[in-house]
Amino acid sequence: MKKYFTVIFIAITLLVSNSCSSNTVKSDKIENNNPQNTKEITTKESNTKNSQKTTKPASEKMSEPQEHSMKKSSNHSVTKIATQAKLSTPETIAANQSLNLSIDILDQTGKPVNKFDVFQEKMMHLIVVSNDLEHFDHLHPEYKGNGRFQVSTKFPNPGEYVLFSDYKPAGKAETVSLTNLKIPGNVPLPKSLAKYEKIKTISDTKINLKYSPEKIKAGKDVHLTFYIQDQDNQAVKDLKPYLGEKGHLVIIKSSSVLTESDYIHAHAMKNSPDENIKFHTKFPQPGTYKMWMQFNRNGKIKTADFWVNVE
Ligand SMILES: [Cu+2]
Repeated sequence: MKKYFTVIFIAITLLVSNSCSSNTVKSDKIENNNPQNTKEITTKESNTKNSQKTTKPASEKMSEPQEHSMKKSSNHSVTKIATQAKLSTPETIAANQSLNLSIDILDQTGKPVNKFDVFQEKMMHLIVVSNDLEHFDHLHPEYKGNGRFQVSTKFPNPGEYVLFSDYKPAGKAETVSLTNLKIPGNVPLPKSLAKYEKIKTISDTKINLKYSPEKIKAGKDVHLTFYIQDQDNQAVKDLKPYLGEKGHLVIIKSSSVLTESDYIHAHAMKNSPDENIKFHTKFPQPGTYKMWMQFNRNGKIKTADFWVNVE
Protein backbone atom coordinates (compact mmCIF):
# COMPACT_ATOMS: atom_id res chain seq x y z
CA MET A 1 0.00 0.00 0.00
CA LYS A 2 1.26 3.33 -0.91
CA LYS A 3 1.50 5.85 1.82
CA TYR A 4 0.18 9.23 1.15
CA PHE A 5 1.40 12.23 2.80
CA THR A 6 -1.57 13.68 4.36
CA VAL A 7 -3.05 16.86 3.65
CA ILE A 8 -4.02 19.59 5.61
CA PHE A 9 -4.22 22.64 7.49
CA ILE A 10 -6.14 25.16 9.14
CA ALA A 11 -7.38 28.47 8.77
CA ILE A 12 -8.28 31.06 11.14
CA THR A 13 -11.71 31.54 11.88
CA LEU A 14 -13.93 34.27 11.25
CA LEU A 15 -17.44 34.42 11.89
CA VAL A 16 -20.52 34.45 10.15
CA SER A 17 -22.93 34.61 12.82
CA ASN A 18 -25.97 36.71 12.80
CA SER A 19 -27.31 34.99 15.74
CA CYS A 20 -27.27 36.66 19.05
CA SER A 21 -29.24 33.99 20.76
CA SER A 22 -27.30 31.99 23.19
CA ASN A 23 -27.84 28.70 24.76
CA THR A 24 -25.77 27.74 27.66
CA VAL A 25 -25.78 24.03 27.88
CA LYS A 26 -22.30 22.85 28.50
CA SER A 27 -20.48 19.63 28.16
CA ASP A 28 -19.17 17.94 31.20
CA LYS A 29 -17.31 15.35 29.27
CA ILE A 30 -13.59 15.66 29.65
CA GLU A 31 -12.13 12.66 28.10
CA ASN A 32 -9.21 13.08 25.87
CA ASN A 33 -8.90 10.46 23.32
CA ASN A 34 -5.93 10.59 21.07
CA PRO A 35 -6.02 7.97 18.36
CA GLN A 36 -2.68 6.41 17.81
CA ASN A 37 -1.99 6.61 14.17
CA THR A 38 -3.22 10.09 13.86
CA LYS A 39 -1.04 12.43 12.04
CA GLU A 40 -1.25 15.96 13.05
CA ILE A 41 -1.87 18.29 10.33
CA THR A 42 0.36 21.22 9.73
CA THR A 43 -0.50 24.70 10.48
CA LYS A 44 -0.58 27.32 7.85
CA GLU A 45 3.00 28.41 8.29
CA SER A 46 4.39 25.03 7.52
CA ASN A 47 1.90 23.95 4.98
CA THR A 48 3.63 23.00 1.81
CA LYS A 49 1.67 20.76 -0.43
CA ASN A 50 -1.37 22.89 -0.81
CA SER A 51 0.30 26.14 -0.34
CA GLN A 52 -0.67 27.61 -3.66
CA LYS A 53 -4.23 27.06 -2.80
CA THR A 54 -4.37 27.89 0.82
CA THR A 55 -1.65 30.24 1.72
CA LYS A 56 -3.44 33.22 0.47
CA PRO A 57 -6.65 32.96 2.42
CA ALA A 58 -4.87 31.79 5.51
CA SER A 59 -2.44 34.63 5.55
CA GLU A 60 -5.11 37.15 4.77
CA LYS A 61 -7.10 35.95 7.72
CA MET A 62 -4.13 36.00 10.01
CA SER A 63 -4.05 39.70 10.32
CA GLU A 64 -7.74 40.21 10.50
CA PRO A 65 -9.44 38.43 13.33
CA GLN A 66 -8.92 41.09 15.89
CA GLU A 67 -10.41 43.73 13.78
CA HIS A 68 -13.29 41.56 12.91
CA SER A 69 -14.04 40.70 16.46
CA MET A 70 -14.28 44.29 17.42
CA LYS A 71 -16.49 45.22 14.59
CA LYS A 72 -18.86 42.43 15.38
CA SER A 73 -18.93 42.91 19.09
CA SER A 74 -19.88 46.50 18.80
CA ASN A 75 -23.35 45.64 17.61
CA HIS A 76 -23.81 42.38 19.44
CA SER A 77 -23.88 41.69 23.09
CA VAL A 78 -21.86 38.53 22.59
CA THR A 79 -18.23 39.00 21.80
CA LYS A 80 -16.31 36.97 19.34
CA ILE A 81 -12.90 35.61 19.91
CA ALA A 82 -10.41 34.69 17.27
CA THR A 83 -10.13 30.95 17.11
CA GLN A 84 -8.87 28.46 14.63
CA ALA A 85 -9.55 24.86 13.77
CA LYS A 86 -6.85 22.29 13.25
CA LEU A 87 -7.68 19.11 11.41
CA SER A 88 -5.95 15.79 11.99
CA THR A 89 -6.48 12.78 9.76
CA PRO A 90 -5.10 9.27 9.64
CA GLU A 91 -1.76 9.02 7.86
CA THR A 92 -3.26 7.18 4.92
CA ILE A 93 -6.38 8.61 3.41
CA ALA A 94 -8.39 7.46 0.44
CA ALA A 95 -11.77 8.04 -1.12
CA ASN A 96 -14.73 6.07 0.06
CA GLN A 97 -13.26 4.73 3.24
CA SER A 98 -14.14 5.69 6.77
CA LEU A 99 -11.70 8.23 8.15
CA ASN A 100 -11.43 9.28 11.75
CA LEU A 101 -11.04 13.02 11.84
CA SER A 102 -10.12 15.18 14.79
CA ILE A 103 -10.76 18.88 14.86
CA ASP A 104 -9.03 20.91 17.54
CA ILE A 105 -10.36 24.34 18.29
CA LEU A 106 -7.55 26.60 19.41
CA ASP A 107 -7.28 30.19 20.42
CA GLN A 108 -4.88 32.58 18.78
CA THR A 109 -2.01 31.47 20.93
CA GLY A 110 -2.60 27.83 20.01
CA LYS A 111 -4.17 26.82 23.32
CA PRO A 112 -7.29 24.65 23.20
CA VAL A 113 -10.61 26.36 23.65
CA ASN A 114 -12.29 23.94 26.01
CA LYS A 115 -15.79 25.16 26.74
CA PHE A 116 -18.50 25.38 24.14
CA ASP A 117 -22.15 26.29 24.14
CA VAL A 118 -24.71 24.06 22.52
CA PHE A 119 -26.70 25.67 19.73
CA GLN A 120 -29.24 23.98 17.56
CA GLU A 121 -28.88 21.02 19.88
CA LYS A 122 -25.19 20.36 19.15
CA MET A 123 -21.78 21.62 20.17
CA MET A 124 -20.46 21.52 16.66
CA HIS A 125 -22.13 21.44 13.29
CA LEU A 126 -19.67 20.31 10.65
CA ILE A 127 -20.55 21.00 7.05
CA VAL A 128 -18.40 19.14 4.54
CA VAL A 129 -18.47 20.08 0.87
CA SER A 130 -16.34 19.24 -2.11
CA ASN A 131 -14.85 22.29 -3.75
CA ASP A 132 -17.26 22.00 -6.67
CA LEU A 133 -20.16 21.82 -4.20
CA GLU A 134 -21.30 18.44 -5.56
CA HIS A 135 -20.83 16.67 -2.26
CA PHE A 136 -22.49 17.89 0.94
CA ASP A 137 -22.56 16.39 4.37
CA HIS A 138 -23.78 17.72 7.71
CA LEU A 139 -22.17 16.00 10.68
CA HIS A 140 -22.05 16.43 14.43
CA PRO A 141 -18.59 15.60 15.76
CA GLU A 142 -18.42 14.40 19.31
CA TYR A 143 -16.71 16.58 21.86
CA LYS A 144 -13.84 14.77 23.57
CA GLY A 145 -12.71 17.57 25.86
CA ASN A 146 -9.71 19.82 25.69
CA GLY A 147 -10.89 21.50 22.50
CA ARG A 148 -11.02 18.30 20.48
CA PHE A 149 -13.95 17.09 18.39
CA GLN A 150 -14.00 13.77 16.61
CA VAL A 151 -16.03 12.30 13.82
CA SER A 152 -15.75 9.47 11.36
CA THR A 153 -16.81 10.03 7.78
CA LYS A 154 -16.22 9.07 4.15
CA PHE A 155 -15.33 11.25 1.22
CA PRO A 156 -16.89 9.85 -1.94
CA ASN A 157 -14.24 10.81 -4.50
CA PRO A 158 -10.68 12.05 -4.75
CA GLY A 159 -10.45 15.82 -4.77
CA GLU A 160 -10.48 18.87 -2.57
CA TYR A 161 -12.91 19.23 0.30
CA VAL A 162 -13.66 22.05 2.68
CA LEU A 163 -14.85 21.48 6.22
CA PHE A 164 -16.79 24.31 7.85
CA SER A 165 -16.73 23.82 11.62
CA ASP A 166 -19.55 25.81 13.14
CA TYR A 167 -19.36 26.18 16.94
CA LYS A 168 -19.75 28.59 19.85
CA PRO A 169 -16.95 29.06 22.34
CA ALA A 170 -18.71 29.35 25.72
CA GLY A 171 -20.38 32.72 26.09
CA LYS A 172 -19.15 33.87 22.71
CA ALA A 173 -20.71 34.19 19.30
CA GLU A 174 -21.19 31.45 16.75
CA THR A 175 -17.99 30.92 14.84
CA VAL A 176 -17.09 29.20 11.59
CA SER A 177 -13.58 27.90 10.95
CA LEU A 178 -12.46 26.29 7.76
CA THR A 179 -10.14 23.41 7.23
CA ASN A 180 -9.29 21.75 3.95
CA LEU A 181 -8.64 18.19 3.04
CA LYS A 182 -7.35 16.68 -0.15
CA ILE A 183 -8.31 13.12 -0.93
CA PRO A 184 -5.63 11.71 -3.24
CA GLY A 185 -6.39 10.05 -6.53
CA ASN A 186 -7.82 10.96 -9.87
CA VAL A 187 -10.53 13.54 -9.59
CA PRO A 188 -13.61 12.40 -11.53
CA LEU A 189 -14.93 14.55 -14.32
CA PRO A 190 -17.62 16.92 -13.15
CA LYS A 191 -21.17 15.80 -13.70
CA SER A 192 -23.31 18.05 -15.80
CA LEU A 193 -24.02 21.15 -13.82
CA ALA A 194 -27.34 21.13 -12.08
CA LYS A 195 -29.85 23.42 -13.65
CA TYR A 196 -31.52 26.07 -11.63
CA GLU A 197 -34.46 23.83 -10.89
CA LYS A 198 -36.89 24.92 -8.28
CA ILE A 199 -38.51 21.58 -7.66
CA LYS A 200 -36.70 18.61 -6.20
CA THR A 201 -38.15 15.20 -5.52
CA ILE A 202 -36.64 13.04 -2.83
CA SER A 203 -38.35 9.65 -2.80
CA ASP A 204 -41.88 10.38 -1.52
CA THR A 205 -41.37 14.09 -0.96
CA LYS A 206 -41.43 17.04 -3.28
CA ILE A 207 -39.75 20.29 -2.37
CA ASN A 208 -40.78 23.38 -4.23
CA LEU A 209 -38.66 26.49 -3.77
CA LYS A 210 -40.02 29.99 -4.14
CA TYR A 211 -38.26 33.18 -3.29
CA SER A 212 -38.96 36.83 -3.28
CA PRO A 213 -37.88 39.03 -4.83
CA GLU A 214 -37.57 36.77 -7.86
CA LYS A 215 -34.32 38.36 -8.88
CA ILE A 216 -32.00 38.02 -5.97
CA LYS A 217 -29.72 40.99 -5.47
CA ALA A 218 -26.53 40.85 -3.44
CA GLY A 219 -26.86 42.38 0.00
CA LYS A 220 -30.66 42.61 -0.12
CA ASP A 221 -33.16 40.73 2.01
CA VAL A 222 -34.51 37.56 0.48
CA HIS A 223 -37.37 35.39 1.68
CA LEU A 224 -37.01 31.76 0.75
CA THR A 225 -39.95 29.42 1.10
CA PHE A 226 -39.72 25.68 0.68
CA TYR A 227 -43.13 24.07 0.14
CA ILE A 228 -43.08 20.44 1.16
CA GLN A 229 -45.55 18.12 -0.56
CA ASP A 230 -46.18 14.40 -0.80
CA GLN A 231 -46.35 12.38 -4.06
CA ASP A 232 -49.92 13.52 -4.61
CA ASN A 233 -48.94 17.17 -4.35
CA GLN A 234 -50.62 17.51 -1.00
CA ALA A 235 -48.99 19.55 1.71
CA VAL A 236 -47.33 17.20 4.16
CA LYS A 237 -48.48 17.20 7.77
CA ASP A 238 -45.73 15.13 9.29
CA LEU A 239 -42.79 17.51 9.57
CA LYS A 240 -40.88 17.16 12.82
CA PRO A 241 -38.30 19.51 14.28
CA TYR A 242 -34.75 19.03 13.09
CA LEU A 243 -32.04 20.34 15.39
CA GLY A 244 -34.67 22.36 17.17
CA GLU A 245 -35.99 24.08 14.08
CA LYS A 246 -38.28 23.34 11.19
CA GLY A 247 -35.46 23.26 8.75
CA HIS A 248 -31.78 23.80 8.49
CA LEU A 249 -30.37 25.74 5.57
CA VAL A 250 -26.74 25.95 4.55
CA ILE A 251 -25.79 28.18 1.65
CA ILE A 252 -22.35 28.25 0.07
CA LYS A 253 -21.14 30.48 -2.69
CA SER A 254 -19.38 28.73 -5.51
CA SER A 255 -15.78 29.99 -5.50
CA SER A 256 -12.49 28.75 -6.82
CA VAL A 257 -11.15 28.86 -3.27
CA LEU A 258 -13.83 28.61 -0.64
CA THR A 259 -13.50 30.84 2.40
CA GLU A 260 -15.65 31.36 5.47
CA SER A 261 -17.29 34.35 3.84
CA ASP A 262 -18.79 31.96 1.29
CA TYR A 263 -20.73 30.20 4.03
CA ILE A 264 -24.17 31.30 5.14
CA HIS A 265 -26.11 29.49 7.80
CA ALA A 266 -29.71 30.66 7.81
CA HIS A 267 -32.22 29.90 10.54
CA ALA A 268 -35.76 28.87 9.80
CA MET A 269 -38.45 31.34 10.69
CA LYS A 270 -40.52 30.03 13.56
CA ASN A 271 -43.95 31.06 12.41
CA SER A 272 -44.22 29.24 9.12
CA PRO A 273 -47.17 26.86 8.77
CA ASP A 274 -46.45 23.13 8.73
CA GLU A 275 -45.97 22.49 5.08
CA ASN A 276 -43.75 25.49 4.45
CA ILE A 277 -40.31 26.13 5.72
CA LYS A 278 -39.31 29.74 5.45
CA PHE A 279 -35.98 31.45 5.73
CA HIS A 280 -34.98 35.03 5.68
CA THR A 281 -31.43 35.77 4.65
CA LYS A 282 -29.06 37.84 2.54
CA PHE A 283 -26.56 36.79 -0.07
CA PRO A 284 -23.53 38.99 0.46
CA GLN A 285 -22.01 38.94 -3.04
CA PRO A 286 -23.18 38.42 -6.60
CA GLY A 287 -22.50 34.91 -7.82
CA THR A 288 -23.75 31.36 -7.92
CA TYR A 289 -24.78 29.77 -4.67
CA LYS A 290 -25.79 26.29 -3.72
CA MET A 291 -28.28 25.75 -0.93
CA TRP A 292 -28.95 22.60 1.04
CA MET A 293 -32.18 22.58 2.96
CA GLN A 294 -32.53 19.80 5.49
CA PHE A 295 -35.71 18.84 7.26
CA ASN A 296 -37.24 15.99 9.17
CA ARG A 297 -40.22 14.26 7.65
CA ASN A 298 -41.59 11.80 10.15
CA GLY A 299 -38.16 10.83 11.45
CA LYS A 300 -36.32 10.81 8.12
CA ILE A 301 -33.85 13.61 7.50
CA LYS A 302 -34.00 14.77 3.91
CA THR A 303 -31.64 17.11 2.11
CA ALA A 304 -32.81 19.09 -0.91
CA ASP A 305 -30.26 21.07 -2.88
CA PHE A 306 -30.84 24.04 -5.13
CA TRP A 307 -28.67 26.45 -7.07
CA VAL A 308 -29.50 30.13 -7.18
CA ASN A 309 -28.01 33.00 -9.02
CA VAL A 310 -27.43 36.30 -7.26
CA GLU A 311 -26.94 39.49 -9.23
CU1 LIG B 1 -25.79 20.56 12.63
